[in-house]
Amino acid sequence: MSRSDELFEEARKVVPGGVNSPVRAFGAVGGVPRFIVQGSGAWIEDADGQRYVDYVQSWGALLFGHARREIVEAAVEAARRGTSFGAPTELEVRMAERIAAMFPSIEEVRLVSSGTEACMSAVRLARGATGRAKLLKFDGCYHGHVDALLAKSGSGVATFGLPGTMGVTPGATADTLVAPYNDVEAVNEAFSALGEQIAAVIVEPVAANMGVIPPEEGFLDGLRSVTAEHGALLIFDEVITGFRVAAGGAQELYGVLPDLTCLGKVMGGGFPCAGFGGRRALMEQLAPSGPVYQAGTLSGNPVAVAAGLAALKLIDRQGPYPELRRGAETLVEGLAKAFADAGIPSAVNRVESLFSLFFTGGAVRNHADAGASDHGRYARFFHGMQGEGIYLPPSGYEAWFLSTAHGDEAIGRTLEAAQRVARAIG
Ligand code: KE4
Repeated sequence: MSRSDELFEEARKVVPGGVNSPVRAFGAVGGVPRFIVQGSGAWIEDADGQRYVDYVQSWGALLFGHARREIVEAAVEAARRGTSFGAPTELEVRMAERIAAMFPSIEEVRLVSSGTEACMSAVRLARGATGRAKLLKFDGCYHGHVDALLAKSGSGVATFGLPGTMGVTPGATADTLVAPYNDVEAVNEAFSALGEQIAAVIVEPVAANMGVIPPEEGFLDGLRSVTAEHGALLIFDEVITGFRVAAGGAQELYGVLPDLTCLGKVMGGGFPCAGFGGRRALMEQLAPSGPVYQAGTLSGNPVAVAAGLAALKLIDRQGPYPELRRGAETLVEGLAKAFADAGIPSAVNRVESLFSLFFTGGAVRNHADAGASDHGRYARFFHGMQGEGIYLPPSGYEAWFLSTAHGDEAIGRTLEAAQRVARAIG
């Protein structure tokens, strides 16, 4: 037995499924998860001393790779001054100022500890500010494990959401409408029927939880105009895209400004720091200024904020996006060649450095298309690459995350491995 096997056995005795977040259990690809002991730059090392080029990067939280010196030092220095006060600190002000400077639609930010909290709170604020109950989301988009947002689509086009998991009650999703991604017509129909009851539309401006699915021409603009027309709010869930597809996220890339933005991952530098923001008139309706309650013991935690600020300063200093994009272009080109050479139908959807791989012959433009791709082949590819020392997201529904630490050597190794594995799974 490997050390990871042993640890997984021990873990399953005291942790549900042996993991603290389901996707880590390798359910989508099979096999035993690797227990990781350390990371540096593009690399991670497991409990058996095996090293991997890592394309999970804490699910996109690490734009500058594992254990980036400036981020670690900022966290250590902050921790030495105290780990949490439950009182306001100057660094929280500096973090909010920096985010407001990076995101054109944001004047004020409320910090929280996870993307789930950011999305849950943004929805509550939208409902409180509009006095409306209904919420529209998109099939295949994930906004954290919020009851109202764990809704799966029923039959038909924009339908009332059904509970997406046990434990979520029909009442919790009764006000949630679910439409197909990239389908503006379905959204327009929903607003024609229920317009004045809809508080908000929440969307991943680049979907990245059903694999990466870019917004089609007119999709984001269409959401912007139909929500404005009906007095509903547009919420961009930029927990993944924020600070990753551009410094100012997808709203900078596509030039569509939402009313509220949810952020996370990169802004914590690998620590639990997330947030949501928007124009002052809206945000001031949050307690203690306004009637919409929202709170958190560790919100704006000084260690997490110090690490996050160090990450945002690196963005300003390093301007990482051209090199991230070039790395992704090289990878995507090489992967396409590897599968073409092996006679395997594949498609890669990419926005800047964010991309995912589908084993399918057709285009992937929504959840149904993503589901129709060959996930069994993805699992074989995943394990073949793991055997070559390349650690991919353990699900075909997840994005590959590059960091600035993924240089020519790491990418070169990845593509050489992909050539060999593609032939083996062909
Ligand atoms: P957290 O509560 O996991 O910090 O964030 C929830 C969330 C919100 N919005 C988007 C667009 C997200 O992708 C996420 C979480 N992303 C997943 C990976 N696709 C986190 C990995 C996990 O669940 O373990």
